[in-house]
Amino acid sequence: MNESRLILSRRRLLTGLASAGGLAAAGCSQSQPPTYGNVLRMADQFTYRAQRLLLPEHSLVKQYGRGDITSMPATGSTDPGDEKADGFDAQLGPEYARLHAGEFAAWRLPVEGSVARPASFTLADLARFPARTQITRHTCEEGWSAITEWTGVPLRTVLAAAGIRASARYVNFYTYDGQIDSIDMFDALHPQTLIAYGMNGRALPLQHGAPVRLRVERQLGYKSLKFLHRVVVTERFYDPGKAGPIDSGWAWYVGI
Ligand SMILES: Nc1nc2c(c(=O)[nH]1)N[C@H]1C(S)=C(S)[C@@H](COP(=O)(O)O)O[C@H]1N2
Ligand SMILES: [Mo]
Repeated sequence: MNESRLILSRRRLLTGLASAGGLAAAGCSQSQPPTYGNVLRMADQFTYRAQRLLLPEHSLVKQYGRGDITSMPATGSTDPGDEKADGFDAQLGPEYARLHAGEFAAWRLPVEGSVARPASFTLADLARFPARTQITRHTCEEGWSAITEWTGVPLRTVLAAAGIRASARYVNFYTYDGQIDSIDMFDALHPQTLIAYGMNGRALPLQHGAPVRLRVERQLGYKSLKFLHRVVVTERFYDPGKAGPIDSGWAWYVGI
């Protein structure tokens, strides 16, 4: 890369990050989760408030050493392309099976919605961004935890490349097993929130979400969606009904 292109792309990145900084600041003053008003979701309100007010900076979760890595069971969906499996999606399932058979060479991750430059990333595109590796504890709502090394690109780097608009508030994730969930901009811009393509030094295994999954280290395990299919930035909170956590009785916000 020659020097002028480097300066140009750095400047573009800085512009992106400056507006991201503004969004993070807006996130700090926000003390109600979008599920506010639902009596059954009063606990979300408490943890969300506490975390947004008491942890106004992006405080990092603990990172461990290589010697702390444990085994990690694969839970929930372990192959969206398996028509006999729970959560098989009639449209996305066969598409996933085809992409898997082709070793994900034809897989693309669209990043669209409230962004200046909608984009669609190949695995190689994602790998070209500066990578981050972190060893963290995954805590499942079912009561187990595991310590694992994750490698990927920080979500905020991808969002900066797509140029999130100043009015953007949520990032929604769609998966190949038909799940849809969202996080707010505060968690989306957290430095440990990753689009992960590596696990314990290898490509992300099928059952753990190949080719890429989300890591939302500041929330419980079910927010770390596997098998990512699409990322949509929105200005308003979107409740996907049956495809999302709220409809099944799970909290939208599960900060840890
Ligand atoms: N697409 C998708 N993502 C998912 C799930 C799932 O079933 N489908 N399960 C969630 C739950 S409850 C947990 S605890 C973690 C488990 O990740 P693992 O299978 O890699 O251990 O993934 C989360 N992400
Ligand atoms: Mo979980």
